[in-house]
Amino acid sequence: MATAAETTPKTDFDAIVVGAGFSGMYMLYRLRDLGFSVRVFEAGDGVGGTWYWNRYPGARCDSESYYYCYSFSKELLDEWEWSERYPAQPEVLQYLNHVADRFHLRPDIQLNTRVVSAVFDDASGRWKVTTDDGKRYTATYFITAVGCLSTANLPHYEGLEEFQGTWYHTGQWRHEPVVFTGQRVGLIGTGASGIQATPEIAKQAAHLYVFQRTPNYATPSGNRPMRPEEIREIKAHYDEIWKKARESMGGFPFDSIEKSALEVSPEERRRIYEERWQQGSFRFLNSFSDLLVNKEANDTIAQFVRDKIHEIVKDPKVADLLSPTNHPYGTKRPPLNTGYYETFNRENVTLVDIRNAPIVRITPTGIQTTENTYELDSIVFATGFDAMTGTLLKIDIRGRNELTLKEKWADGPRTYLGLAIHGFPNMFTITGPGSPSVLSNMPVSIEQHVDWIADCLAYLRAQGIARIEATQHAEEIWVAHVNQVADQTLFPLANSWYIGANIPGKPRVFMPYVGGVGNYRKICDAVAAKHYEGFEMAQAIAI
Ligand code: FAD
Ligand code: N01
Repeated sequence: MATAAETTPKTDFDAIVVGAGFSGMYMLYRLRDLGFSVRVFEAGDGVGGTWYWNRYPGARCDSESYYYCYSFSKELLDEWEWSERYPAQPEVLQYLNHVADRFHLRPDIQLNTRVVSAVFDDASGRWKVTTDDGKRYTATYFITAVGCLSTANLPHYEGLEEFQGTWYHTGQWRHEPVVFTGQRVGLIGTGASGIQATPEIAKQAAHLYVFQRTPNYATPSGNRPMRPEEIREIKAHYDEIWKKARESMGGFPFDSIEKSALEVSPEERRRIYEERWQQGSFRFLNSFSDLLVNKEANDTIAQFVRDKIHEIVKDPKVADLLSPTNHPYGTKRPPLNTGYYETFNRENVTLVDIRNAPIVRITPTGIQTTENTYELDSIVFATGFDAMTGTLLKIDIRGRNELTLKEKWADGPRTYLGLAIHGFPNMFTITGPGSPSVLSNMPVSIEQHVDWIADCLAYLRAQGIARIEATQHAEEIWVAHVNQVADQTLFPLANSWYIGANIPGKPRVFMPYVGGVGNYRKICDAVAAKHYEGFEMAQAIAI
């Protein structure tokens, strides 16, 4: 007969991790390897995070496959083969499921379980965590791996509940196949999701109306199948590839460019832009060193993209409308595309300008703007996410003295290194605000954060330290540094989700760290080398 200990499910852990995407799965792998007991809670009924939720037509990564993956296991790198330069969502999800199986992660991941609150108990020095099924757990460490882009932004439109057709959000796509054949479809939003979905939905729909508030700079991905010789070459050079990515500005294994866009002739500049446009990938943004810090330099690449839009799109009025002029290139996350602009040459596609004629309401049969009414069978919201802070703030997180994260971040997020928060002991935020995260090729940033946290926990254990907390002073200095670096760039010139501009009422604070992935890594390593400078630590009390 089973004993009580065997039948009572375990509720107390060294670490509780929230989220089972790239971040949470690697955190589990590292901590378990170090001998910590870990429970991962995941709201979805599968692992994969972003790649579990975003199943809209056209969803694929725009980091190239050979570096949009984990680097921690040589065996995994050797055995996995990507089929395309930018794999589609099902393939990335398949990869993450393979990782879960390959490293036996599933027994410690509890699916279909949303963490609703996490409260630090000062007396015991433990986090008390409650899940949406009412169960309670405790842990010494509370680690969020909730993703920067995991809470869908559904704008409030009067009348949506009366819409008689079907509506979808790209970030919460249905699991059953969605077919738009023969339908009149309205798609709202022209960020990366809308730009990927538009060409695919246009192929199916009787008519597609794209409702655009702000045009975006979409550049070619250059997607194609991976070639066997290229795979061999990449596998033979992985050490160099990862070294380059880790030391780079953006976590991409690209050669660093020292030249200003303004120090070459207009002809040479155009030649370079053209060459990189043809190559595809974010190498286009990497054409010159000063594109994100010098407006005059940026104007040259922005104009190049606008010229390309006019070359591709046949109707000059539509081309004008698709051409961004209100923000510098790259200051909103620049999407890569496959056939986006070409789609507007199709007879079954109409671009609707909702900047000048905004949506007034959703009617039972479509969308009404200040100028027109569009009869629709389906509406697709490609309206993005409450990025970086939205998912964290949905959890009732309380630190010392019942301080809530909501109160702490009422004027915008404040962290030390994007990893820790003053007032919240023994809590770590993977890719939190104040770290490079969304401004980088994320797997590189995720692995760096996870490794730093795992090393920190191993250090604390070895030193008999029970509690670690970022000091207010360190946090203030870091926040000031994050802002100061951002102010030296063109990023603050755009109304982007990087500053929370997409969510009405959200504090306008530039959230990611733009100082570069390589520099940031050095800063984090130096903090650790100086015995976690900027953190206060308390010894465990011997009983
Ligand atoms: P996520 O993958 O978002 O996982 C977080 C998980 O936490 C989710 O599964 C969520 O359900 C769970 N969760 C959240 N709150 C709770 C809670 N309270 N309780 C329980 N579970 C919870 N980045 C790139 O670098 N390159 C790309 O090409 C790229 N392509 C992208 C394409 C799309 C469509 C999107 C939306 C994002 C893309 N990104 C890309 C960013 C992408 O989010 C990251 O690359 C990466 O997948 C993030 O992994 P993560 O584990 O940190 O977060
Ligand atoms: O979201 P977005 P996304 N009324 O916020 C519009 C990653 N990603 O899901 O610009 C009308 O970028 C909004 O208009 P405006 C990537 O990091 C990567 O597309 O605010 N329109 C905008 O056009 C990306 O940056 C891939 O004026 C409204 C759009 O909706 C991030 O996820 C693919 C509106 C939202 O664009 C988010 O991308 C997909 C309103 N009330 C996502 N509210 C890859 O390719 C918003 N909009 C790898």
